[in-house]
Amino acid sequence: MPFFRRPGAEPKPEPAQPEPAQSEPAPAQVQPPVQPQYAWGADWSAEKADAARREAEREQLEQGLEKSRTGFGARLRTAFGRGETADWDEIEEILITGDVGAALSMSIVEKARKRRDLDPEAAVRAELEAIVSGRGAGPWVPQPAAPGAPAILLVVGVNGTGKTTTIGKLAAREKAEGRRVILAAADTFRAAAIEQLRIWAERSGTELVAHKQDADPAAVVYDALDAAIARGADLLIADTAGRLHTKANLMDELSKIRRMIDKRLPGAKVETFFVLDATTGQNGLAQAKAFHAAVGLTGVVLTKLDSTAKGGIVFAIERDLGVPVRFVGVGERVEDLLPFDPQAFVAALFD
Ligand SMILES: Nc1nc2c(ncn2[C@@H]2O[C@H](COP(=O)(O)OP(=O)(O)O)[C@@H](O)[C@H]2O)c(=O)[nH]1
Ligand SMILES: [Mg+2]
Repeated sequence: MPFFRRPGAEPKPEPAQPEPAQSEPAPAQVQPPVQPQYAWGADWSAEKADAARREAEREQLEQGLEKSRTGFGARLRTAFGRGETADWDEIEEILITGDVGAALSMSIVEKARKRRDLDPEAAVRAELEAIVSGRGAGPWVPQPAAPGAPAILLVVGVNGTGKTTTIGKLAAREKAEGRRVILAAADTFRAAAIEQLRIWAERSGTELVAHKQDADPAAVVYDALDAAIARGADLLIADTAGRLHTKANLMDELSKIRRMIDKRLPGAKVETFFVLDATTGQNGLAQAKAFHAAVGLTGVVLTKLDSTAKGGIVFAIERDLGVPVRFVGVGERVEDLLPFDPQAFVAALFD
């Protein structure tokens, strides 16, 4: 197991068996039973494992958000730290600069300054938290698209935003959770895109279904779904092209993939994640809206948070797009994909 191992995937150690009654006294040099070793020590418990993982992910998120923490977050903290009364115009300006969006920033400030129960900083923080935690969802878990079928996830978005990389990271994560994952190379627009996914499949130890360049992407997904059903896979993730000759072509193709899935698996519940490059900010959000209108999105993966100080885009996505952020990308390594945890995110910005 190379890069990381999720505690949930670990076989639980057998409960200690009572020693059989010994008639002879045990020899003095008996070796203690070999205990599996984990990062958090041999003292295994699910709660400890979970806490250790959350702590590691919290640290990773803080590191990944370093630019936003020292930019957007630090500016807010400084503005609040200056005295009894907040300069609300400045707060609003900082929120807008952090890519929260003009209308949303204004409404956050308006609500926060009316609150009598909290000081200004806590009031803004509470408003931001409310935006991202309203949906009350826990971490994303792939659900079968139909009874007995794998979960199906289409990954869509503009070229270069990090779709293929995100799929590689997610495949590794789900594999480590103990799921059988199949990848479909349905970005057939460039041969290099298929090769890139092949490398990620090898790296993550997952299976790949690919056709040649320029093949029909819907046919690739159809074959991959066939394979996934035949092999009893838990999750099928399809990479898609981010660029075709026209935007209409692109949306048509995504719709065609959806129709093909429905043909193979009538009534299938398909997840569609939009990969949004955080460095493109409000522009990326506009692209997400176009995709949402055309194909219907069920989640957003916000990539390259490590490369921008404008982490405030998260709040704009949840509010303006109304689609939950499911994962955040904080680097190019396989372990640099974290489940989006609203409270942890706000805390990483402020604390
Ligand atoms: N810094 C950083 N780079 C990323 C992240 N996700 C993807 N990338 C990089 O973005 C570039 C484009 O990624 P790719 O997956 O090929 O994008 P695609 O065209 O949407 O499939 C690559 O150089 C990736 O390594 C991230 O979370 N952080
Ligand atoms: Mg790609």
